[in-house]
Amino acid sequence: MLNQLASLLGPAGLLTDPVDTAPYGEDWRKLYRGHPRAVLRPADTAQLAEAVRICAAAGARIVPQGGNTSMVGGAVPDEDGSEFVLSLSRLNRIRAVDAIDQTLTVEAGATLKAVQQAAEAAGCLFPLSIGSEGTAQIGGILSTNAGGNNTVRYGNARDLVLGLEVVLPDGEIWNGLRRLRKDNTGYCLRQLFVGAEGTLGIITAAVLKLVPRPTEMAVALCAVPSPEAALALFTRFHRHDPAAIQAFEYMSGLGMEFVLKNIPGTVLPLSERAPGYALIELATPRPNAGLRAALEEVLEAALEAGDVTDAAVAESGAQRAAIWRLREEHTEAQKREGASVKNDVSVPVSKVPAFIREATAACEALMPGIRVVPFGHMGDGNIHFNLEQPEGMDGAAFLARDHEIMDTVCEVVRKYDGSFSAEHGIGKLKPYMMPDWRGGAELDLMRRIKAAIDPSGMMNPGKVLPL
Ligand code: 2HG
Ligand code: ZN
Repeated sequence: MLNQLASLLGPAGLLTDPVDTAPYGEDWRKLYRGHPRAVLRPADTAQLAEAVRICAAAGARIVPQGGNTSMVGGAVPDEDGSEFVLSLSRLNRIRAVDAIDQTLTVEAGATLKAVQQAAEAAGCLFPLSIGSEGTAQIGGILSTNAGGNNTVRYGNARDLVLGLEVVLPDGEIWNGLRRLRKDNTGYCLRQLFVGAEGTLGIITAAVLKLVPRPTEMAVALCAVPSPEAALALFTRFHRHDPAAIQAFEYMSGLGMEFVLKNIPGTVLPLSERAPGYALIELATPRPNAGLRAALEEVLEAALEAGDVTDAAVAESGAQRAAIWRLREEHTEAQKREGASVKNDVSVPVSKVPAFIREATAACEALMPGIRVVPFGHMGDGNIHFNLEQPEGMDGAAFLARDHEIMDTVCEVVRKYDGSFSAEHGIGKLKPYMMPDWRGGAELDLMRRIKAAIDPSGMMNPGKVLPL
């Protein structure tokens, strides 16, 4: 089988030396260390399909991998050294951009940044934006239905895809690269593969939706006295003009402390530290829309009402980038602070403040000294309710209690009819939660879909569905 793969893929397309394969075995968070049997790096869809056919015939299991930035171990192989990692990195061509149709056709291994740049070169915007966009690849972004900072305005990855090309577990290629805005022709198959985390097949290319590029933007960082005040601020902007809001992010005071302490070169552009912060970005393709005046008008009213205690409005592109950096470095700053347990959860937007308060109290009761760092996409109800180890505690001892901590947070999520995974997916970290949260008819239906499309269970085993 390895000989067949070697002659199909050539030396650049097959890695078997453990020194070369090791980086593909470990996830970004270093939660898992698997051992790839080999890494397959096909150069195009036809080669990829043939490699899958060879694996299927030999009964081999495949773990598709894009930029390997999963937060939930969605792209790591097992520890027993029997699974093949299939890297999409060499399928990275932009196949077409159409500024009239506002579509972009791209292969799965292109980074999100490359897609954003190709859209920009055509005078358009691909509006999905996440911290790892320089590394994360489109195939992984679609396979996990990534959300990010602009979901409040443009939706998730799911809302931004018109067509897909997929290699199925038997090696057949489904070419569904249609770029139609209307196409009611039976089951919507592409949406089955979006969010499936590679358990049903491998996304090899996609047609993405573009939008007109904003010509005017206004960005502010605000100090807020509480999560309730942040929500009141969001509501003000929403009432004023929901169409102008491109992002509305919340950050806790402690999360910002970690950034300022652990990330060199970061500066808070406000007169003093606050219990919390809100980042608002307004954007429009309409020239001379007066966004800056609108931003200031809403902020003035919020300042008067006490929902905001201080605000910095970006005067330049550099200042806008500096404000966003304070938000985007949250993940790295927390990593440098020690071990952390992540809870990527969502609740109805109106319940975000109550959720934050109650989950904070529950975690502090569970483990005195635990450091609560909620932040994220308040405008769409997705909070990263992350917990940092108590100072001085052993990191491994803290992580050993991860299920206990996650379950404590999720009890509050359940109270508010939320979800235990908002945008990071299930991966290897959360399948154990599926029976409890999606049990009965829903999980049964998922298992039947899996069995119908991947009867031998060769695609990304152990991810999403509990074994
Ligand atoms: C973000 O919003 C990412 O920055 C990562 O989803 C969140 O580090 C995290 O938990
Ligand atoms: Zn996020």
